[in-house]
Amino acid sequence: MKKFNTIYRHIVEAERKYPEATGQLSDLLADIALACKMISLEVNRAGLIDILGFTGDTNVQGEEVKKLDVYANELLTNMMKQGGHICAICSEEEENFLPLEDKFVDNKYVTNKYICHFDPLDGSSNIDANVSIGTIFSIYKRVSDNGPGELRDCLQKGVDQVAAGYAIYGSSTVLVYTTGDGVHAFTLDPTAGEFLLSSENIRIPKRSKTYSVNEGNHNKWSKGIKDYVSYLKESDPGTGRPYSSRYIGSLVADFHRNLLYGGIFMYPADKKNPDGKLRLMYEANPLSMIVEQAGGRSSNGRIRILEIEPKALHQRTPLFIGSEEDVLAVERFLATENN
Ligand code: P6P
Repeated sequence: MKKFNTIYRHIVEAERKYPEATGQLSDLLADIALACKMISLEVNRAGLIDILGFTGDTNVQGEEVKKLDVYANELLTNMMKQGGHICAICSEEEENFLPLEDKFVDNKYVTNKYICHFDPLDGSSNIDANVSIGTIFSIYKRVSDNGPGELRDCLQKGVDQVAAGYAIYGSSTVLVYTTGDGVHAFTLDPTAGEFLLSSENIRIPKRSKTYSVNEGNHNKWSKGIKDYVSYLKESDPGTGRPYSSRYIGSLVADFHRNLLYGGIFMYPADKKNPDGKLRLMYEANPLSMIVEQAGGRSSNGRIRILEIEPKALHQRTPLFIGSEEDVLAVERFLATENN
């Protein structure tokens, strides 16, 4: 029988290991978990919009029906604003970051200690096909002293994250997070309305037999990527080749499967996307913290994702993430591609 635990209790138990903790991070993670629970409810109802007589912009009660990614963005933003602890919010849906004022609590000036990046609903174009989608979040401590957050608070290297996680809205809703002390997964029990611990200290297999990439981009890839993918398709039982190809086209779904079973996910740079397609701050960095905490590896093909010095909130990066030995292998192909 698994240890029965809720995400809230797990977060507090983790906080108790750090006597100096103020509880702000625990509150923040609990707020994010609540937001993901609410987003899950809406995602699961989305298919009923037409059936329940929603007109597409207002429902039978005349309430405005929002596109799910707009709903998720507004919910997470309001949750951060009201929950406190955040001095700047950075969303995939917003061009600029939203600075938040510090506050007075019981006449005491309280500095909001953290900043948060999030992709409120990644893969939302897949909703109508009932494909799993997700929310991704990344949390840092502010570097400025106090007052509204500044750009320098938002542009920190991934290695400085204090927490990262994602929720995947699929056959069930699962929330996966790390605060640097292992990777833990919680499955939403819709009847209890609680995220219950389902996997603790997840470890990704060192080598896999699965690769995830959009092969439709083949002709735009560099020689190294073409050679690596061809290598994976060769028959060599000693190295588990040929690998199986698994590509959902929803980052959180592809990542989550690879985290549990092993695998390498690749979104390389190509002629159309010279910096790759995926975003550093709210896709690559949080998933890279998680995969490294689970014993995996993540790079842009040359350097560790978590070491990339950010220059802009929405900057893109090539991404190779998953089982350590598989990511090392593609790095070797890229290192020799110009030889
Ligand atoms: P492509 C979804 O639109 C997304 O941002 C990620 O979730 C996914 O991994 C990627 O794009 C898929 O991109 O070009 O293969 O359709």
